[in-house]
Amino acid sequence: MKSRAAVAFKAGAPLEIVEIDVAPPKAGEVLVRITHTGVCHTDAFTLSGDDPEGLFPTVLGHEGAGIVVEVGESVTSLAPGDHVIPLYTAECRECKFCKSGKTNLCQKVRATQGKGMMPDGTSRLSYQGQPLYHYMGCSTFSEYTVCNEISLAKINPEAPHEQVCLLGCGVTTGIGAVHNTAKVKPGDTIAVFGLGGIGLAVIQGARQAKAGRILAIDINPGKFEKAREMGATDCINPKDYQKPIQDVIVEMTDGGVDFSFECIGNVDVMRAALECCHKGWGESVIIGVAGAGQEIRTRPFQLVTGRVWRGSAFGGVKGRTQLPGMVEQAMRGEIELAPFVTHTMPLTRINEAFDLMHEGKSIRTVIHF
Ligand code: NAD
Ligand code: DAO
Ligand code: ZN
Ligand code: ZN
Repeated sequence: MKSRAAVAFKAGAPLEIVEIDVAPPKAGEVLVRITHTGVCHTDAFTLSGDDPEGLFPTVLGHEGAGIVVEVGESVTSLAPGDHVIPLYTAECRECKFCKSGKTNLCQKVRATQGKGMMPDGTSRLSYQGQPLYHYMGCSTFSEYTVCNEISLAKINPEAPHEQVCLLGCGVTTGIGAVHNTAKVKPGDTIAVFGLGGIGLAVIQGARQAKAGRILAIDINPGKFEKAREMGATDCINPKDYQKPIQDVIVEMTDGGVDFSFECIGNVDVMRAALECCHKGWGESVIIGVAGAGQEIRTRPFQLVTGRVWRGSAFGGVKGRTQLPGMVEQAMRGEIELAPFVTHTMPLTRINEAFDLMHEGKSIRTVIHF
């Protein structure tokens, strides 16, 4: 079938809105009509060419919501008409990882997903006869896409897609990192580095967890108003200080924070985030994705003296099991999604969404088809 899509033909170039071909779902696969998709920093990162796994030409997008159109052979958990959120972290419930009870990083389709292919090693997406790579098992910048059954969370059909699409990545990642990875407790002091969609979701999660002080750090002071509205108690611009920001935070917090979250993808900030943690117990969670080949550094004594470095992918959330409940929480107002949606626009204007992100003017732009 034909589908309108924003195609990334090469790194560093704007997306092109074209009509692509989408092949029917094979066994274990599902054809989905995407109704809405957010634009995440990770899409921009891959488009920039800095992503070591970036493949072109491709259909980007991984923060969507849609409706099942057709299911392939052997699909049992979904049927046409079901409302779904595509998952870039699948959940097969059978692999060693899924059964471990220790991680959300299902590996069932990891290898082929990383190669931009479906599990049989081929693509369902093409343009003028040439295959297009799938992206993160989602490719939500196409009106029609094919995902694995295990890469789709079935959600309440009453859920507003224009908001819950953000649970496909940004909001779940931030809130999940607070509850599942850090396990923030009432009264804890936290520091959040980077106040985009991920950082603001960390703030919302910290407020849910009844954190005490919530320090919000960004070099764009235009981000502070929304951070305060969402629960930040202190907003800090590192450019206002002559000394390293970790020293500033340690002084402000009587020795450091209980938890910090890096939500940028900058390895120097990752170091600051670790070193602003309290001696003996402070934990820093890396959420941001750094460019190809970059490495983190600190003095090992930082770890010897009790600070901990962790990472978090998709907030540690098991998508098929936990995401439907988070959609219900959003519908009850326990997760607030509206503040994240700063812009909405049709697919034809998707390049503006990337411009707004690069200019620091948006939190999330939601694209509708
Ligand atoms: P964003 O671009 O909307 O926000 C990043 C923020 O960081 C901006 O407000 C920017 O002003 C700020 N910033 C940049 N440099 C800074 C510095 N040196 N000091 C302080 N602040 C600085 O991005 P986003 O969509 O919120 O994504 C954030 C990061 O999280 C990206 O790296 C993205 O790839 C990653 N991510 C990770 C996961 C995961 O599962 N681990 C999921 C989604 C996104
Ligand atoms: O299982 O090896 C693996 C990788 C799982 C994907 C984790 C991705 C998390 C960071 C990417 C940003 C998501 C938009
Ligand atoms: Zn994302
Ligand atoms: Zn699995």
